[in-house]
Amino acid sequence: LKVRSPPELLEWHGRGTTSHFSEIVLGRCFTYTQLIRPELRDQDCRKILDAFKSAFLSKNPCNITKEDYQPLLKLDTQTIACNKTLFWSKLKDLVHQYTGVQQELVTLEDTLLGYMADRLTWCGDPSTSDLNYQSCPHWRNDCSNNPGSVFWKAISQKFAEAACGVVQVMLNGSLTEPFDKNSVFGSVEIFNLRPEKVHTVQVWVMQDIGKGPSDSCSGSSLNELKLIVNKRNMTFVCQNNYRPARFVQCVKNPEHPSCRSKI
Ligand code: C8R
Repeated sequence: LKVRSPPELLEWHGRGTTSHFSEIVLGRCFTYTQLIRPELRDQDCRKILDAFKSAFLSKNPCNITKEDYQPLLKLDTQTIACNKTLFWSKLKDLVHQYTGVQQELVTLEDTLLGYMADRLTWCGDPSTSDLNYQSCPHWRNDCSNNPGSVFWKAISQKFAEAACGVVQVMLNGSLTEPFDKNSVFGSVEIFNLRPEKVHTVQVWVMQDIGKGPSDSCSGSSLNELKLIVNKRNMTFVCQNNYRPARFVQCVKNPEHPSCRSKI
């Protein structure tokens, strides 16, 4: 009989592996390859799940490397059309509400691996071949080379390397630093765009409805991003409160002045 350990005996400070992790990943893989992108219907979801689990099972969850995920990444052969990639930081809900309507744009969660892993937690333990459902390393309080953080960095890097043409970026203008150089976008994606393929980085800085007028595009945080983009020989374009995404925010706040009049 397995009894949940009392909190003080938990090994790590983060949430444990999501219950039914394997079933969820397998189910999402079938949903994605059979229903969402039927052109991928010949992918072997069991093989993909095995490669996913092999990346971290029976290993120290603080010593995971990008190489551990390479066999999994190799199984994903999906390509994304030029001008369709959408990156984001600190604005996950709005981004996905927006892509729910504007389905041409592709975020990492719209690719097979991002779709399978979204909102899940997972880790193993060197002493067993089981998943650890009790606790997993917290990236700040335990270690950054944990299975989740390394996974997102590895697949984000591949996603950025594959982008071409214009790329779009949605950032959170209600934060003092909409561009966070420690985020996955600011530390991995922006540096893995290929300037020979990507000519323009188009940024949309979205503010919460009701937060007074602001011009994040001319602030120091966005200027830092502009310098990185220009230094890497790409064109930088920035727009505050991009109208199509503003319309999505207005669905929940139709009476707000910024939704009634000039938006
Ligand atoms: N990306 C990164 N992390 C992701 C993710 C994703 O698509 N999807 C999820 N669920 N996560 P944040 P960021 C998880 O600060 O760091 C890609 C990870 O645990 O809000 O700049 C995507 O392509 C991760 O630590 O954003 C996007 O462009 C948090 O959620 C950036 O990277 C996201 O933390 C977003 O990453």
